[in-house]
Amino acid sequence: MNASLAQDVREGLSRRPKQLPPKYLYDELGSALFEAICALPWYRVTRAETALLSRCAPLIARHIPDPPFIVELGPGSGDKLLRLAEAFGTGPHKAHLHLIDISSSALAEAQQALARLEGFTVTVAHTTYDDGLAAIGAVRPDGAAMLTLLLGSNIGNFDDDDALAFLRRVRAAGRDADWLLLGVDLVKPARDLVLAYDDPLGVTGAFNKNLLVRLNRELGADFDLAAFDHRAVWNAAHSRVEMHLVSRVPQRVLIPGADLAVEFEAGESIWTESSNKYTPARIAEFAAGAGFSVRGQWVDTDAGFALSLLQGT
Ligand code: AVI
Repeated sequence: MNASLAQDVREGLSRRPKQLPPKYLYDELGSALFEAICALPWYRVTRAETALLSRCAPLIARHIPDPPFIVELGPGSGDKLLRLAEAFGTGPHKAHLHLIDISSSALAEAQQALARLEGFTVTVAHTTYDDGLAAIGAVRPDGAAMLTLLLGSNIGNFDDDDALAFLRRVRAAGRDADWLLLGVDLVKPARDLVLAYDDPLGVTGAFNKNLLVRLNRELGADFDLAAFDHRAVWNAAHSRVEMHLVSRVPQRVLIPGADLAVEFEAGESIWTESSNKYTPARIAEFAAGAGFSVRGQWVDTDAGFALSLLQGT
């Protein structure tokens, strides 16, 4: 039995509104569904970021002394890091690439993709971002500039206070004048945002509902999937897309593994994820609040996505 899942479920479903932490969306099936989301025509984050990175990698490399120590938080398939690392590969000494992820399968996949690079050192830390950053001193080569990558708009899944606190921890893990490359999704028309999180193929709905499948499997819960709807709403006041699972009927759900019975009214929801959306100016504000300055910013105005190169000040 997963004790922290049980504890978080007990805590989250006792709140008003009911909530569950988004990290539990990523079991094996959830991670596969998220990869499928990244290929959907309506969810442009991954494609826009990969194209921007390919185009801007040489510009980014021009700012940072070669060979750098590049740390990626959540490398996914390793594809984006591969494109960036190639831009640093021109000198005699190659970059040291360090991958931090709690998913061992993601680390294995990224390592395999990066094996194509000749002469680069690749190390991995199978742990949380915070623990990986806290241990960075033991891995960092002497004298190399550190460039941390936080891509995929992952920062958007933190609320504002947590995002700022996390950026401060990234800043504290490095030295003055170290670098952070931040990829974030921008505010865009509500219709496009809702389509990206409530796609006509129902993949995002399956990704969201899989959380209930997980609770049924891991905590012996009796959620009836047909009695919940996936809903994505644009909350303009807070500049975020929210995902919810909405109960169609009044019902009582038993979750023995969390020692819990939960009552739902018809229309009551479980809030499962927030995806904050930014403006370029807001990114600069966040950066300043965490002790960084913006040294470069590249924007895909069509997809509404920005890559920002920040330096510790
Ligand atoms: C991982 N994260 C940045 C994605 C997002 O856009 O918030 C997760 C996601 N949820 C639904 N679609 C994608």
